[in-house]
Amino acid sequence: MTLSPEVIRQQFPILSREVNGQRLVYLDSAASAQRPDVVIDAEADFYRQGYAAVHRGIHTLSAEATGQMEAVREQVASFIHAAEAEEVVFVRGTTEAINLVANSWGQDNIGPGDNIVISLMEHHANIVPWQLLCQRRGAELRVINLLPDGSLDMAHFHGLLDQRTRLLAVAQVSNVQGIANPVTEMAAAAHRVGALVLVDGAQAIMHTPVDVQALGCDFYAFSGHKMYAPTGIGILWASKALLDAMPPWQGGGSMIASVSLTESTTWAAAPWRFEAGTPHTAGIIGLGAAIRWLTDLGMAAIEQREHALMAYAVDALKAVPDLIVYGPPQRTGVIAFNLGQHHAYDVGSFLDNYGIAIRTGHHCAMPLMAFWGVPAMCRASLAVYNTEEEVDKLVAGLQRIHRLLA
Ligand code: 7TS
Repeated sequence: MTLSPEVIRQQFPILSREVNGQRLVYLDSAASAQRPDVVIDAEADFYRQGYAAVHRGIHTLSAEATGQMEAVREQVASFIHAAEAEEVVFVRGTTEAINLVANSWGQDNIGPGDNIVISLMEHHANIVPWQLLCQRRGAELRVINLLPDGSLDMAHFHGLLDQRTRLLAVAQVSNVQGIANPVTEMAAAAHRVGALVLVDGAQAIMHTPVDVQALGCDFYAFSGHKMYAPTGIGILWASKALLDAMPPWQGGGSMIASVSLTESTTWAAAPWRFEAGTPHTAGIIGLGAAIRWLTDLGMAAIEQREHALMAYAVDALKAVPDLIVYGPPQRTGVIAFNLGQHHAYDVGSFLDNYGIAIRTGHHCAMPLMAFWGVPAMCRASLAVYNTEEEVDKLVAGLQRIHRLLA
């Protein structure tokens, strides 16, 4: 099926608003995507008609809300091809998912002399939790270098793995370069030395069909707000056996089997053991609506449409003089660039005057900025609601800025 961005756009009320007197051109979905009516309505309807605390109380509303929340767990499992719903942990987002693994699994499994392997292109969310863990446990953080084009140096990666490697943590798609890393091949290599594998799927989940079993990873993390779902909700996936073996990381209500002040407190089964406190139920319901919406469009169709739009953008941007584009040519979702020597903030604020929203700054990837020798970059991201006409506006905007700043 060929998707029509015009039809899709009508489902996103925010896309018809104006910014600085111009029709909004929203090219910042990699930071956070906009939401279709069905997601906004699902969340609002839940508050209007279905809201109650979950997992406690036997009254009808509480039981219904609990049922709806657990149904979304099933939906998430089938969306990412998990073996069962109990492998799906509700968290706040990718950041929390990774911190959960670092603080729960990491606390039990990382010791002095062990090492964790990450890459130089990771988002800070997939760097800092491992730095903290390694400092705490006397372990070593090893970083995969990049080749001059920005792709992973696979020879270096293979050389970093040894018998003391306990974990490989790597992005499926880079949030700056848009490069899709060979995670399946990397997972197989990490498993051969007995390490586990965490895949940061934050920039992949909205662009491509995901099958966690085919990827061959042990943990998979992503955020709802980048896949047209509400903020404040995300997922950690891990196999049931792995989750069952992991200790709790946050204590509180809903994560215990029994609490005693005189004997030991005992834990609920996974995944509930990792969901202390009142969850973001409305966000979970909204996530369910977003998954339904994505599934109706078809992830393969989305991938195909976005691939065509990205090819168009890469080509169209060649018409901008002095544009420096970072990373290898095959891109998923994002394209990072600078306009000559002009600071990304200047370029971003000029574009904002034209109603064009892009991301500027270090993109929470300071080591990658250092690799490219720049303090900041501009980044345009493309989602399923973006059009060739919007890309043309970006190109025209950049050409105008180039003339103005010359
Ligand atoms: N990992 C990657 C690859 C990301 O792109 C992001 C967010 C995160 C982790 C953290 O996700 P969160 O939902 O927990 O915040 N990336 C971006 C970005 O590229 N611009 O703004 C946020």
